[in-house]
Amino acid sequence: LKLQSALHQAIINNDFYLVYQPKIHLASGEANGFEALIRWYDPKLGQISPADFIPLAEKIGLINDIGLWVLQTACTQGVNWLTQGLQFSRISVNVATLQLQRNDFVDKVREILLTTGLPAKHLDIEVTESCMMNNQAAVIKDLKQLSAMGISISIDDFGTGYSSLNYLKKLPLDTLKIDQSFVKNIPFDSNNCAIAKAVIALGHALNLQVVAEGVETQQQADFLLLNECDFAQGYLYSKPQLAAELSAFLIPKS
Ligand code: G
Ligand code: G
Ligand code: MN
Ligand code: NA
Repeated sequence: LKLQSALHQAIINNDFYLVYQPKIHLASGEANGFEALIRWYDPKLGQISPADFIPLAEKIGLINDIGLWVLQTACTQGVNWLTQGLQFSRISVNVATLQLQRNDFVDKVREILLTTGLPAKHLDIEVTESCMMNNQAAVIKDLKQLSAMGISISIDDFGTGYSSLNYLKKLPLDTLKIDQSFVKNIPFDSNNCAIAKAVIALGHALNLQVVAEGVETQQQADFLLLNECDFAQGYLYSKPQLAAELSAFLIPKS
C-alpha cells in the first residue's frame, strides 16, 4: 500500500527517468540500437526496480500513463541524438501487455511520433508473449498497423511466456530476443547452449533478427557470434546508462 501511494505520487512528481542499454552488432562490435529502461528513485524508499513497480502499475491502472511517458521520453531522446548528428538505428521501448491491449494505443504512438518528430524507422517496440493472451485479433491488427508505419516489433523474453510458437507466424515481428535465463552460463550449460542455438536458427528461418540478452562474458559473446546470433545486450558491453553517458556508443555522422 505504501508503494502504491508512492507510485501515484511519483507520476504526479515525474520521479521517473530512463536509462538506455546498447544493443551490440556481434560481427562488427558496433552499437546498433538502444533499449530504454525505466528507473524510479524515491527519496524515502530508494531505488525501486521496474520488476516490482511495473506489475503494480498494471494492477492499479497506472501502466498506461507510465508507458506513454516512457514512449514520449524515449522518442524525445532519439530526436535529441539525431539533432546532435548522432546515429543509431532504433530505440526500443518496452510496452506492457495491458498498454498494448488498449484500443487507443496505435493512435497514441502515432501522436507521440508526430509531436516529438521521431521518424518511425527509429522506433522499436518490445512486447512479450503474454500480449497474445487476450484479444489476439485486436493485438495482431494493432501491431500490423505499427509495423506498416515503419516501427519494428521485437518479442522480448522469448521462450519464457505461456505461449506456444503459434504467435510467431501470426505477429508481424522483426526481432526475437533470447531471454537472459537461456544465455546464463553459456558455454558451460549444455541445455542453454542447445536452446540458444535452436532459437537463433528458428529466428533466422523466420527472417527475424536475433538479440541475446544478459551477455556478461566474452565466452558467451564468442559462442553467440559463432552461432550467428545478430546482436547482444548485456553488462559485457554496458549496463543501462543515462543518455549523457552513452557517447562512446553513438557514432557522429561524418
Ligand atoms: O531494467 P531492469 O532489468 O531492472 O527491468 C526489470 C523489468 O522491468 C524487465 O522485465 C523490463 O522489461 C521491465 N521494464 C523496464 N523498463 C520498462 C518500461 O519502460 N516499460 C515496461 N513495460 N517494462 C519495463
Ligand atoms: O525484460 P527485459 O528483457 O526488458 O529486461 C531487461 C533487464 O535485464 C533490465 O532490467 C536490465 O537492467 C537487465 N540486464 C541487462 N543486461 C544484463 C546483464 O548482462 N545481466 C543481467 N543479470 N541483467 C541484465
Ligand atoms: Mn526488454
Ligand atoms: Na528479457
